[in-house]
Amino acid sequence: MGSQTYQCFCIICFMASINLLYAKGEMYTVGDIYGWNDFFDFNNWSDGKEFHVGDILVFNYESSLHNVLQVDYKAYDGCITDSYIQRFNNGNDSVVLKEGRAWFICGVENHCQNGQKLNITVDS
Ligand SMILES: *[C@@H]1O[C@H](CO)[C@@H](O)[C@H](O)[C@H]1NC(C)=O
Ligand SMILES: *[C@@H]1O[C@H](CO)[C@@H](O)[C@H](O)[C@H]1NC(C)=O
Ligand SMILES: *[C@@H]1O[C@H](CO)[C@@H](O)[C@H](O)[C@H]1NC(C)=O
Ligand SMILES: [Cu+2]
Repeated sequence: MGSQTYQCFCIICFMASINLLYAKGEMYTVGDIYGWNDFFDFNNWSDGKEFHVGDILVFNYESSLHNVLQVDYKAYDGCITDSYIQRFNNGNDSVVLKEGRAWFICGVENHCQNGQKLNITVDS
């Protein structure tokens, strides 16, 4: 390796480690290309993914057809749509994850019963 190349390599390594130190959260698009829709298996989508504090969930959907309610376990389990922690309806909503459990459902019609619900565990 020429000293020029070596120097360049060192700078890249240095910058990569700085990047790791100050890494911003990962961004996850819920449902990937399918987005936040009913009749999709979000348990399968989240299965095997590891979420950490500061990661961002992006909910993409047609805002006239769906919304996003962050709810507690009881509302998640029973698809109860009239009590929620946060409500989003822009169609491109970002949620920064906090440590612990998080539950999301769609509050429109019976979408939640049709599988439009997501539960995740966020590690520190
Ligand atoms: C589950 O997700 C994987 C990709 O993570 C996909 O290949 C598979 O088809 C999905 N299965 C179901 C039942 O949705
Ligand atoms: C929560 O999501 C996991 C997959 O990430 C799934 O296996 C589990 O059944 C879900 N729990 C409930 C109560 O829906
Ligand atoms: C959705 O929001 C994300 C994050 O705020 C942004 O990067 C992206 O450009 C937005 N997409 C659209 C289609 O508005
Ligand atoms: Cu919906």
